[in-house]
Amino acid sequence: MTAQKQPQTLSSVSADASADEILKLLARDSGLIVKDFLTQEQLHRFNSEIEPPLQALRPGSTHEDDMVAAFHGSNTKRLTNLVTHSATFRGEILEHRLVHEICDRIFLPESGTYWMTTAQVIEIGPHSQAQMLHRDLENWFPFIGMGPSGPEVTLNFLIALTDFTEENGATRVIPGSNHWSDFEDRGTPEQTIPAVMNAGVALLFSGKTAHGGGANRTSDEYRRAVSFALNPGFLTGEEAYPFLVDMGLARTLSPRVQRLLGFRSQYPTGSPGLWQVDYADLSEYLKL
Ligand SMILES: O=C(O)CCC(=O)C(=O)O
Ligand SMILES: [Fe+2]
Repeated sequence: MTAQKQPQTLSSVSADASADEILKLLARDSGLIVKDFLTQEQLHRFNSEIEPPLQALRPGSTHEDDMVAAFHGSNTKRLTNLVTHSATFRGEILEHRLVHEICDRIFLPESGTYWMTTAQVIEIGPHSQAQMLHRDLENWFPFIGMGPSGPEVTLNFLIALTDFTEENGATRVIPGSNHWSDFEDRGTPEQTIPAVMNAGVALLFSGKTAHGGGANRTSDEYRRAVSFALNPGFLTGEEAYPFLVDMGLARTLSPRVQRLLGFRSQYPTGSPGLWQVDYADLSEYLKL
């Protein structure tokens, strides 16, 4: 168990903060709050677009593995394929200035081009237990062993779509856990602090940060977020977006968003290109 001293609060910045300031806090604490990440108008529009598909979902996991099902949450809804479900997501959130600035600064020098691993709504219903603590880099096993000195393999912009309170399941994070020498150590609930924030605010955190969805101890509140995460182009993402998004819709997206979704090739550092067709960019084959 780590004895390292850790900050007791998460720093917060405004959405017009500079990338420099955000990167400094991210490196120091492994997570921070970005206020007004979405405008209230974007928030309402996005919430209304996802409402029908979310209503059609049943809570709980269909996964056969008990551990994974518990991770997904027994009274939690997870709505994937947001690119198809929401014009606000694909046209505005995927184009968010900060997302591109931060990801360019973190991934490009270290790992090369990056793409999206998942964008999913996570709605934690009443009477839910806390999710087990984890680091999102655990999706890519070798990086656990590399510990803090490994590359950044995933950044998560977790945007509150309803107000997050400690009682209704605000995400819990362990600030500073990006620096722990042993990433097998996921910390304990006592070391976590809740990311209490209003709807429209984002929690930005590193794949090296120990965290988990909080317990929803209310009897009638639904805590809703979108988890929007990106990773270097040499790693496989959670969602197979090129197979989910209609080709006609993909053609309407900007080139950088097409790359984020896997409709263009990836150029990891040191590689002449991956995810290609006949050693040419996938976008030529797709006639984008
Ligand atoms: O819902 C949350 O607050 C966090 C979810 C999460 O960390 C995950 O599913 O990886
Ligand atoms: Fe997570």
